[in-house]
Amino acid sequence: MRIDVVTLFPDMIQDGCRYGIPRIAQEKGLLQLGTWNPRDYSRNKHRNVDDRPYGGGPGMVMQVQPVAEAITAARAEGQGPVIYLSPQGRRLDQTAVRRFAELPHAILLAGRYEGIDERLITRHVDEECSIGDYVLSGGEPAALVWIDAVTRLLPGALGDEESALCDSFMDGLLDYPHYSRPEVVDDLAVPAVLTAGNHAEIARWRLKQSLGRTWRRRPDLLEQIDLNEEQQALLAEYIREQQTMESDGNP
Ligand code: 4HQ
Repeated sequence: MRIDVVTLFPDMIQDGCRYGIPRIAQEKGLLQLGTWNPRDYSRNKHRNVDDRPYGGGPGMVMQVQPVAEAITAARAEGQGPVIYLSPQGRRLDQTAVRRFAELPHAILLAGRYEGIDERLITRHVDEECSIGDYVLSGGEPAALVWIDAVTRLLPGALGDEESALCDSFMDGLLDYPHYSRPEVVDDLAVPAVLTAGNHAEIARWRLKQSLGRTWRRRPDLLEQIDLNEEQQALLAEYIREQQTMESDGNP
């Protein structure tokens, strides 16, 4: 996959992709990363790329011409959609991440200031994408989130140690609890089922924990999936056990 990012801070993108999976994916040739700085396309002697908003108000707006020319330059690198990172976009979730990971090319547009001139969106943007309902000071951290989530799904990017098949969200559920050595920390022991070596029981326990945690913490996620018979039974078991613990006065 090739990803081109239009940004006033190309080093933020390049540096952010020098770690973890995005780095490995680049080293393996699975990810090609390019950056395009609208400032390089400014025709102003001060290399300005922003101007005051029509109608007044605080802050500045990124101008059409330098951003449009940076996008045009990036377009020559592939056939992918132009995706503007903004809180007005459709929320990025794992379903969208899987869809993006199938693209051979994407152009990410990271805005600064109050954002970009709306006519850039009308004429040059194919899709708006939000990483969550909060306000960043620029689109670059959002672009890094997008790149990280998408890159780790590229075939061959993850070792089998960190396989995407076992992910939280793989089946729309939250992750189960993880433990490593030592077996006891202060007064906290690893759940016995994990040290007993019965792999069917371990899989059953983990699925039950995933279901239970999703039910407790993110009931909205449970509404989006259809539980099979086994999953329904495990969740019922979790809920029953937890009610027992409540009446015991245990946490
Ligand atoms: N911004 N998800 C404002 C975001 C954001 C988000 C990016 C701040 C665009 C102009 N981007 N700039 N949330 O908060 O993607």
